[in-house]
Amino acid sequence: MKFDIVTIFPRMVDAFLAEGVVARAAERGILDPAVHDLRRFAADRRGTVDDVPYGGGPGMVMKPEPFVRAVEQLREQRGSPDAVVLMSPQGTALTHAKAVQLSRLKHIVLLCGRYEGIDERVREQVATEELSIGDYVVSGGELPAMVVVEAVARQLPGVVGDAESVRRDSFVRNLLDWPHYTRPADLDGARVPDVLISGNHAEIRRWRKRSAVRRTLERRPELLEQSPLDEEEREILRDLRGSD
Ligand code: 9D3
Repeated sequence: MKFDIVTIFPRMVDAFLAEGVVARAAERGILDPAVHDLRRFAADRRGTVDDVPYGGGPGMVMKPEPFVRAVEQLREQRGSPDAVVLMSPQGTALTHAKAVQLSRLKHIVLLCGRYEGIDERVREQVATEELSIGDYVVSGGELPAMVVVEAVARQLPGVVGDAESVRRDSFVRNLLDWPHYTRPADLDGARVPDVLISGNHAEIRRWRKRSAVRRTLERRPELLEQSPLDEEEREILRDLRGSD
């Protein structure tokens, strides 16, 4: 799968692509990511990509032409993308379902903005959709674009070593994870629950289910509305709701 990331901070994204699951997926040919310096598509030698806002006010606005030219050149060099995604706080928020949907595409271009915002015509004429990563402010589209690449890449077969762990991920089932422990069994008096040391695998499985349902009920009750609980989990939920 091809990803093209357009940014004024290409080294930020290069560093991300050089490590971890994403780097391994690229080495193995599952992922074909490329980073493009927006300034290379500026009209002047100084690489100007911003200008004052029409209508006045503070800050600078990103000019449209460098984005237009970048996407035109990418189209010639890398082929026509299936989606051109503008990273923006005004976009719809990324979800697990959206990551799965994007993972079915072959080629995605991600456009990163900085400053006050991006000229509206990039939205209208270049982007096919607009994505945010949630309701908090970061200083530009680079971190959000990296989040999109990682969340989408994880859904591609072979990117995460253990397919089982991708299936178990919280937002696949809309259930939070259960608590994890490793040695020592006693950390200055903080002991690992006996059931996990018992060797009784039926009991361990039940304890994990109960812990996951309890945590989700306490921390993210809205997830349970959408969660495809099995009979045992529904029973646990009835019990926890009855006995809080
Ligand atoms: C500083 C100007 N802000 C007040 C009017 C608006 C603003 C513009 C640009 C706030 C943040 C940004 C930079 N952020 C992104 O480009 C961004 C983002 C985000 O901040 N949060 C969640 N998802 C995203 S996707 C891109």
